[in-house]
Amino acid sequence: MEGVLLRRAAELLGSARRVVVLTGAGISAESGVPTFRDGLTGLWARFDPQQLATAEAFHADPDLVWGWYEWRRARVSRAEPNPGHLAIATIQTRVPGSAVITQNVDDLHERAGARPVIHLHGSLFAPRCVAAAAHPAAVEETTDDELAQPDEGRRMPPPRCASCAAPVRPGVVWFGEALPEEALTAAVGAAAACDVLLAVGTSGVVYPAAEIPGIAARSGATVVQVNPQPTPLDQVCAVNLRGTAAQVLPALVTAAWGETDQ
Ligand code: BV8
Repeated sequence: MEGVLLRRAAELLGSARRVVVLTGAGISAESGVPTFRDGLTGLWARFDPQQLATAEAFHADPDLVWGWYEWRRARVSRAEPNPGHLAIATIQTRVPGSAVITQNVDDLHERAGARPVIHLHGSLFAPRCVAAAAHPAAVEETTDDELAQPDEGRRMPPPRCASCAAPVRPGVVWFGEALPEEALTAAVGAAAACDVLLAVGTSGVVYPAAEIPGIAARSGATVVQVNPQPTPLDQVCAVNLRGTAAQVLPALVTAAWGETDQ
């Protein structure tokens, strides 16, 4: 990593009044959570995630899709936040009023101490009734049996809603579905009001999330990207830090504020 670029980004971060951190699957890669680029394995290997993450797929084969989300929930429950997640939580304490916006459905930002976290695409830990989101759909604690999912995964019938017996679905935003209005409004507002936006571990191809760095840049903010690979977001970025989140973010925080107990 070029020291010059890291120092430039650190200066920007160190003097920022308002920071937005936008994350994608790359921030959780070093915690062992596969990205969407990694392609699916086991029972789901022959599927494209964008096919499976749809209402159509769930209605066509609920056991396959519910099994996939339970497999991912078990995987995330076994994972730990990495130094990238911890550094983002530190940024939020160092620059009060900063927003963490994630496309991820895992809870690793929260487990790293980040508060609040805006989830644009929902969560693996908020299943709800297919028929009526208002129906309470309790999440049973992840049992050891569930955690012990076979690596290749398995089909699992979705539980039934306690109120109307309709199937329970994962509390995530599927392709073709609208994002939660409150989360999207808060994210767009934070992007338009920040002076530095950090885009971490996202390929910048899924909309409307991929528009957020552009909204920040058009509102006068400086956009810094952390990603080992080039992405379509390179165009709106003033600084591209080509490296992994768990390596670059702690170094960035140290360069901006000196050694911290991250
Ligand atoms: C909607 C939850 C309409 C479920 C997800 C405009 C143009 C084109 C298409 C569209 C458009 N507007 C809408 C669309 C359609 C679609 C879309 O964007 N399609 C794309 C694919 C072309 N969007 C939608 O369908 C959205 N809904 O438009 O509804 C509507 C409106 C009103 C009323 C009714 C309907 C909904 C989109 C949300 C879908 N749900 N997730 C689940 O998780 O199962 S999206 C899901 O995929 C993730 O949440 C994430 O957003 C995306 C994956 O992207 P990334 O997170 O960036 O991850 P990826 O694997 O791609 O890349 C990882 C990156 O990390 C790489 O760059 C890699 O280099 C880097 N990396 C790897 N390791 C590391 C690293 N970086 C740092 N450190 C490392 N160690």
